[in-house]
Amino acid sequence: MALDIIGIPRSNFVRAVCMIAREKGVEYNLMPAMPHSDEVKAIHPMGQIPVMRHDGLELAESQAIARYIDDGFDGSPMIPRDPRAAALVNQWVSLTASSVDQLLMRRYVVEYAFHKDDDGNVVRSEIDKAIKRFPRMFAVLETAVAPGFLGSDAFSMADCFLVPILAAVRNFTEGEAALAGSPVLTAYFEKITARPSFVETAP
Ligand SMILES: N[C@@H](CCC(=O)N[C@@H](CS)C(=O)NCC(=O)O)C(=O)O
Repeated sequence: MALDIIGIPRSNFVRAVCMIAREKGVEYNLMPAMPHSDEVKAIHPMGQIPVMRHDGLELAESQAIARYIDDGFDGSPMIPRDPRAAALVNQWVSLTASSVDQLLMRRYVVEYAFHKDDDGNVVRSEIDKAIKRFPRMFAVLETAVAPGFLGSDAFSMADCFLVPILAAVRNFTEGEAALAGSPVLTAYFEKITARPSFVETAP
């Protein structure tokens, strides 16, 4: 039975779950749909993407979808079996999908890409507010990837949530500079973005 992932490929959360499916070797159909479209609202109460359909199951929320794909199919586990290692990966999935996403995607990338003033210009004051918080955020990430992967010495679900965010941030000047100024994070980014699961999910 086909697994449908519904949402647009440039969404960091959609890309995260697509990467996880590819890492597991799970075939899926990516069905393009915007947030708040009828198809999405039928599954997600707030109209957010991604949503998923598989064998009669309709599911919202990227972390729930990611864990369903991880637990429900063969392939390498995306969360370590050891409970302590798993706890740290879960911690970083949660932090990435909340605090990291909020600052780097919602307050920065989305602000640049979608929020314009009445004259069609970006709202510089909002971008500047976000940038002020970059040094602390990038310092946290620089330390978090020091074991080789995000909060771990092995590739995991947490990396699939983080790297699409870094890739989007790097498209804008201050984000590119912040990443370039973080050597450990840059090396990590280059390593993960070379994986087929990242390359093949390019928007
Ligand atoms: N908690 C949700 C967040 C997903 C999310 O923020 N998706 C964005 C696109 S990347 C969206 O649908 N934005 C529209 C909105 O929040 O109204 C999840 O993890 O799936």
